[in-house]
Amino acid sequence: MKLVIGNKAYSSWSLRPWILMRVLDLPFEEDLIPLYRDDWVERIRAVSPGGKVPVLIDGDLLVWESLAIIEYLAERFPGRGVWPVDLAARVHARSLATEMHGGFGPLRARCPMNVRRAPKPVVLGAEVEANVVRIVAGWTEACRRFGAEGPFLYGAFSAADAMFAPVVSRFHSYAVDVPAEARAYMQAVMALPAWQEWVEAGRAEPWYLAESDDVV
Ligand SMILES: N[C@@H](CCC(=O)N[C@@H](CS)C(=O)NCC(=O)O)C(=O)O
Repeated sequence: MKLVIGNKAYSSWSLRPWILMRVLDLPFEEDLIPLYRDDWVERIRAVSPGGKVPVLIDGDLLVWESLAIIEYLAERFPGRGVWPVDLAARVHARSLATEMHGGFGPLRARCPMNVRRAPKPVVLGAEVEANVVRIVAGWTEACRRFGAEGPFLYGAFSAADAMFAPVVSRFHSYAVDVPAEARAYMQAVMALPAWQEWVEAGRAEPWYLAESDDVV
């Protein structure tokens, strides 16, 4: 399988399937196309019908959209824990992951993912603060109801954690104040070797995007 991704410094949607595949040890090679460079449109259009990353190529199958990639992985690798095994936990995880995929626009706009940013707060505003409250409530409910057997939302790392990995990055980089339970969850995600691999690679990238690097 080949996963086509954008810059590790900024591409939050790319991080989702990438970290899931790394943590679950699903074999893949990556093809990184730097966002918005001169050859971006040409390179991305050659592999992605929607003109966005991530895209997964598996033989003659092409899968685009992060959540569709995750669902494909769940089908392709049954028993590897992409989603929780327990039905109630799985329904909850899919709902939370889909809420993430389709929502939290104010947070995404105000706090673009930037793994190079040293933690520094910004004024969030009411809409972003409402996003933070809702995300923390979702995490807390998942951990309390389904997460007894591990440090992640449903115990073991799953697709739901992958979908929220960029949120963990944003909360960290923008020094968002969250309760201790949510902070402990963030620490568990940030302690993953896969997380560190992604962040170190992102930090070493030579490309800069003003809209992500100059947020004040
Ligand atoms: N809904 C898509 C979002 C993908 C997306 O917006 N990716 C960004 C990079 S993080 C992108 O390719 N942007 C390029 C563009 O919009 O031209 C998904 O879940 O995969």
